[in-house]
Amino acid sequence: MDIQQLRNVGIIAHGGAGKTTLAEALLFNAKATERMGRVDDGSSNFDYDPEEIRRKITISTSFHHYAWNRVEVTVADTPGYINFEADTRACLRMLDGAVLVVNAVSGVEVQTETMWNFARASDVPVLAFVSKMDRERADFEKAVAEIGEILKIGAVPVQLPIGREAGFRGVVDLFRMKALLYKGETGEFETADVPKDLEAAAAKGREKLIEAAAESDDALLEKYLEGTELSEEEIRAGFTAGVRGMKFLPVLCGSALRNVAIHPLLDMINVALPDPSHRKEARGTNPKAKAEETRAISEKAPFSALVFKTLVDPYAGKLSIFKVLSGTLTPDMSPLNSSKSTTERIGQILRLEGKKQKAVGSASAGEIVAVAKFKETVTGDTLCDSKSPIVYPRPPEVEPVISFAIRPKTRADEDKLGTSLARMREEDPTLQFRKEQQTREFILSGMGETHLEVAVEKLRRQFGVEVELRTPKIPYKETIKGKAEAQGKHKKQSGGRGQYGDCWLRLEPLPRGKGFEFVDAIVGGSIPRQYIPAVEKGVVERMTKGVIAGYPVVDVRATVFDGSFHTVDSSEMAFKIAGSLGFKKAVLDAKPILLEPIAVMEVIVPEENVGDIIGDLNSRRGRVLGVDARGKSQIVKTQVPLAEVLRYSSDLRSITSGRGQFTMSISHYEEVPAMITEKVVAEAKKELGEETEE
Ligand SMILES: Nc1nc2c(ncn2[C@@H]2O[C@H](COP(=O)(O)OP(=O)(O)OP(=O)(O)O)[C@@H](O)[C@H]2O)c(=O)[nH]1
Ligand SMILES: [Mg+2]
Repeated sequence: MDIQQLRNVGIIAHGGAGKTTLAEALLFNAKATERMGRVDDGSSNFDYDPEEIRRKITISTSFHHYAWNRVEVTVADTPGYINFEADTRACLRMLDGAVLVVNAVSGVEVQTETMWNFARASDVPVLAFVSKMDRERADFEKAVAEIGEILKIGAVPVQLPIGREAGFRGVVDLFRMKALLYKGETGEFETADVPKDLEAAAAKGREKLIEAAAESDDALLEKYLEGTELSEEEIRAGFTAGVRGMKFLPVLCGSALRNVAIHPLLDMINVALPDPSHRKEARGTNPKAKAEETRAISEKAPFSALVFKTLVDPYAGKLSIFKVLSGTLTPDMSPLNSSKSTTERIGQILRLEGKKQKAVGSASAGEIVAVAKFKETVTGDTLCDSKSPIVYPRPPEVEPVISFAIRPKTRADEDKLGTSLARMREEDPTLQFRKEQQTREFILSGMGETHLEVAVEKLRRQFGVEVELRTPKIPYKETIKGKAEAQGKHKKQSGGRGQYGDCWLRLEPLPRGKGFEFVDAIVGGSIPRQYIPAVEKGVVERMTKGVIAGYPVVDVRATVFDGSFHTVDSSEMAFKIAGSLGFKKAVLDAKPILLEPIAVMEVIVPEENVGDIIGDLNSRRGRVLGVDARGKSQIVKTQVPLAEVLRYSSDLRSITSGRGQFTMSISHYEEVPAMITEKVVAEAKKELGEETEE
């Protein structure tokens, strides 16, 4: 396949803007499907996962193939919701162009901007498509204005809409200066003259288009400024160069659901978005020479590919999705996995068609394909010709945003939990799982509440593991505010050999986050050298259960400065007990306090909700650090105790009617106010009581 005839196009947007519906419309109009799949009745070729069907949202990127005017296009329908944006980002890095869908009613939204920034960061040229033009209050001009203002790039319409809202029936093509009028939802259209009432606007629009095209090339610009008329060919060439150079954002419009004005987008993808060779080369390292190496994005170079996504089906097995960056892969090859120094077998090369796959004879540079049942290859690995090894950089790791506790329903569920989650992590690296030592809970972390709910649902459906999602226990800690000294003395005389250990300890607070320090200040041998480590051990063990509510004690310096011993009865064990006793006594006198984790959050909300959000954060003991504008939204930066925001997702949803989003991470520990300490202590006592009953 000629690389210039390939396109890899991502459909990106804010959640619910109409990406999947548009992707379906592209397939249908290119005759890759016989009926147009629909999100609303669960018949989409892209949203095929049971959770996607149930929730009517895209959770994971899916791929499909179509051919249009002899160009072979792989279209990637990506998720828009922030919970799943890491997947969009990971896939976008491997694509060569994108269609940024803008909802004609709500205009540029928070994730519109995020996705645009992802595309720019990955050097992916973009076309904007203002969709849902058939909806009430659809406003093309407003959407164009917002693209310019918020995305900070010249927005250049290449079409004008004909008819409004339910009467939307086509577009004026500003290249050809013709009207395309659609007949119902068949996708068929007739070409007509520009309607009288749009003539002036069309002339103005065309002028702007020509200007943008001219500006992409110095020679053209000179000609244009001199007043020489540019030929149609020059305009188109300048326009394409401008799109590929991301000098401006061309704007099309249509209705995906009503199948109006989809053909012009199919054409524009072919003409304006680049083929995979626009990236020229892929950079990696030679694993032997450890030196940087490149591969031309060409079938002439040795084979290399990067696995950027994995799908795991508990029955059908694993499907590794990769992009061939150079050379050609055939089924009989056994490529090297250069990230792991192992060899993999191919079997079949699969082209992705929604949830189905179709075997193909080979895959060459620029193609996105999949192979089933690789033994060791995971997302991020490089596959290559063993004679020309290269390793491409792995995508950056994503930090999880929230954590919940999961409680297995039965012993059998608990046994299967670890392995099932490990398999799920192959597909979704944003999912993290660990056992919290302090609270002894299983903690599942991810990108948001919906993400974790989806994961739990998948655990049940695909792996037969039932768990309950609960707000996690807060990992409180304890420390001291004052200094104190105390004696720990352990003495026992009962028949035979006795036990004798005696030490004096001084405790002092350390700065937050410093942990623990042990100082040996014994002079004159009041405690023999060999027993000092035992004293420290006793202290360290006692520190795991604080005196206030049994949480670990941190940020303390313990100094042993005196003591005594017995030549016969002293032992390591006796000094360990003495250390433990001394520590407990000293802590009680050193003004012990409770510490709680503080989260830093960025809450992104529409302007009109800022007041409510700040009020709400204040009532949660939050400190607002600042408010910044971002597009039409505001970012409220805040620090708030984790205990107050364990279920913030649902609270934010109700305050903002689902339009808010946030990120969160733990930044540090702070003292818990006295009143709240009482509550925490009471809870801890109750729980300790429960545990002893068990
Ligand atoms: N009227 C109208 N509705 C549309 C159009 N496109 C999409 N919709 C509806 O908008 C809703 C969301 O559409 P999707 O295609 O799932 O949006 P999406 O961007 O893929 O959503 P996520 O993948 O979840 O981010 C569905 O109910 C669609 O039927 C359109 O052109 N016109
Ligand atoms: Mg979708």
